[in-house]
Amino acid sequence: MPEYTLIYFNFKGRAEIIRWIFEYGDIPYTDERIAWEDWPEKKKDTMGGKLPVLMVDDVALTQSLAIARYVAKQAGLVPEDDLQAAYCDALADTVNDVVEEWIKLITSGKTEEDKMEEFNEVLYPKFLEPLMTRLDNRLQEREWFISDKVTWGDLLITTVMGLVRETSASVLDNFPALLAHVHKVEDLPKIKDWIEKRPETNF
Ligand SMILES: N[C@@H](CCC(=O)N[C@@H](CS)C(=O)NCC(=O)O)C(=O)O
Repeated sequence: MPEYTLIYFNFKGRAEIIRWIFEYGDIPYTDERIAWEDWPEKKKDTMGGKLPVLMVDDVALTQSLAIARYVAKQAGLVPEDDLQAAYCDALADTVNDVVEEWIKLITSGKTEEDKMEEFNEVLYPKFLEPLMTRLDNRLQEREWFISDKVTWGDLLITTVMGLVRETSASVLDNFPALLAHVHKVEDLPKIKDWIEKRPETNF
């Protein structure tokens, strides 16, 4: 097995899904967290100048979703059926569209109060609520989101909903099937262990 080093900042952000996949698959990896103040220097030597980067031995792989998909294959979390695997990719891109909007808001430099107002008035009604409604509707009829067993799509939904819960604790209560799904994934033994032992970070 190659030696894996996942390089990111000390927050969940775009790397948490990759960490969950490594943990779920019990795949050894180094979780390297760069301090924000060290980043300008490290950025110069980082392929593409952005994180996360996954070092696979001495090969650098960029783009969080490509990395997640690659590790998910090693962890047995990509459906064998090609159409289901594509459905998983489509879910990831759909969720990512919303995450992009969210990151724009988080890094906007606005005050916490203005960010919360924009979350409630724009991000939630325009982007999150439609997504959460779609997820909730589908999960009312299914045990797992894509196939008849857990996939990286289920883990991704749960990591993003964890961020929703941290931003606005009660929002998920409006989507009971989605909330139950989040609890089910968080209770998977390897995921539960990781949530207990991971570093405390804000987002
Ligand atoms: N599409 C890329 C986006 C990567 C990205 O924007 N990373 C941010 C952190 S979430 C970053 O490296 N910011 C620091 C910088 O741009 O200098 C991915 O999904 O990996």
